[in-house]
Amino acid sequence: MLNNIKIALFTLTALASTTAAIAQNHVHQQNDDQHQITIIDPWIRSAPANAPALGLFLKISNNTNQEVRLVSVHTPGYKRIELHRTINNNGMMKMVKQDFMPIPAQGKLHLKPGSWHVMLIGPNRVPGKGEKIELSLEFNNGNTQTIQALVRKGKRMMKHHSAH
Ligand SMILES: [Cu+2]
Repeated sequence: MLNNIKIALFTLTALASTTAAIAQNHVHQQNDDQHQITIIDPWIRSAPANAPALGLFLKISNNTNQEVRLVSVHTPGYKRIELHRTINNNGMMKMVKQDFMPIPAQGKLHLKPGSWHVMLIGPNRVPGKGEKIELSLEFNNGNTQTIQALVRKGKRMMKHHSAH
């Protein structure tokens, strides 16, 4: 008798957790597209009105089990937009154009001054501090993310690197 109750309880518990798991899985799948890639704190470094280029920085979090690549960035009002990485070449900091930015599986890529960044080149008009610029980011898995980047002051990494 006691054994029967135990078995019944066990079955009930197992059933309950299975149902919960299915429900969770369902919710997860619904939101999958949004949760695969997350953009955190996008910002554009404020610059003088005659600046030839602006730097866009953000964090990208990849919650999938595969490397995802940022392949392009779009926003109107610029001659062109490039993916850059600043590297130290024998003590000289140098920006190198990249074909894509890799975000490792279950990992993050931090775009920041002196490192990976998006270069907004040839602005029609340099946006002022406090403005929000809408941009879209295109990834190689077909995912596109629209972001609002805040124009704000950024710390200077080095004295002779004022444009970025
Ligand atoms: Cu650059």
